Amino acid sequence: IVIVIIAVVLGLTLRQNKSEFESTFLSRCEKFNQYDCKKLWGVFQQAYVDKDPCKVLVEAYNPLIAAAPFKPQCNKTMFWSKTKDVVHGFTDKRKDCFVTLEDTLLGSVLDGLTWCGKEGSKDTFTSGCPGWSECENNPVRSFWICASAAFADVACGDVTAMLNGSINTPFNPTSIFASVEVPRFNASRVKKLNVVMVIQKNNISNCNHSSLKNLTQALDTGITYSCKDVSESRIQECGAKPEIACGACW
Ligand code: N1C
Repeated sequence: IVIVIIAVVLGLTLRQNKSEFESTFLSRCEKFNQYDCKKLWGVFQQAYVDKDPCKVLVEAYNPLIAAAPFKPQCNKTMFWSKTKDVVHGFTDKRKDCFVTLEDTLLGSVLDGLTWCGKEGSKDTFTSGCPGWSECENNPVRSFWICASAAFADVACGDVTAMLNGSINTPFNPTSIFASVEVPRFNASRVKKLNVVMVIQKNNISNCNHSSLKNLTQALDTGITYSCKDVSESRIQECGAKPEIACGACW
């Protein structure tokens, strides 16, 4: 009996407990069905485990994107920059209107999470990881760049982007939207970019802001551009009233 108890205790301690991070990954993933989440977890880990957390290249996530590719959702793709809460406050209620990267399997699984590896270890860490701009090739930033690029690659028809009218530079060249997504919009797929400038009470920018000139210049020839100043309350109203047609929100 003593030997059995010792064996069981030893077995339990040696068996690596599933980390909280892995559990989050798997439970979020399982909501989507149709994917082998354990396999995706394995592919995901390959990108960063046992690596210096400042040496994870964007390409390291290519196998993960290939294992759970983004499906084109013409006329429904929603991009954003510095408007995450407003966007999701709206899209979470109006899935009939728009799809964001966070509504896809990979985007929803990793949204809000921090992770990294360490050389000589096969574990995933959630603290002590480099910050967003601490070093360029960190695991979290490289993931969002890789995923955003792939998401922008499949955008088609009319695409929408919500920008923030309460900041100095609504179209900021260092943002993922400006540096990764816009340059990927391809005129053979994307017909038009509709910018929704989110206007709050203390807005300092609007559709006339000079940074938007850079946006129009960065667009592939053949893609039409429009910008509309829309109050945050109007966006919320549209989120709350499913009877308002998507096309009539703004
Ligand atoms: O740098 P940003 O905005 O312009 O990036 C937003 C842009 C969106 O259009 C998304 O498609 O890039 C994509 N994207 C995400 O979907 C995403 N989800 C969570 C980029 N970043 C994302 N995050 C986290 O938000 C990420 O970890 C980083 O910290 C921010 C970037 O958001 P931003 O600067 O407001």
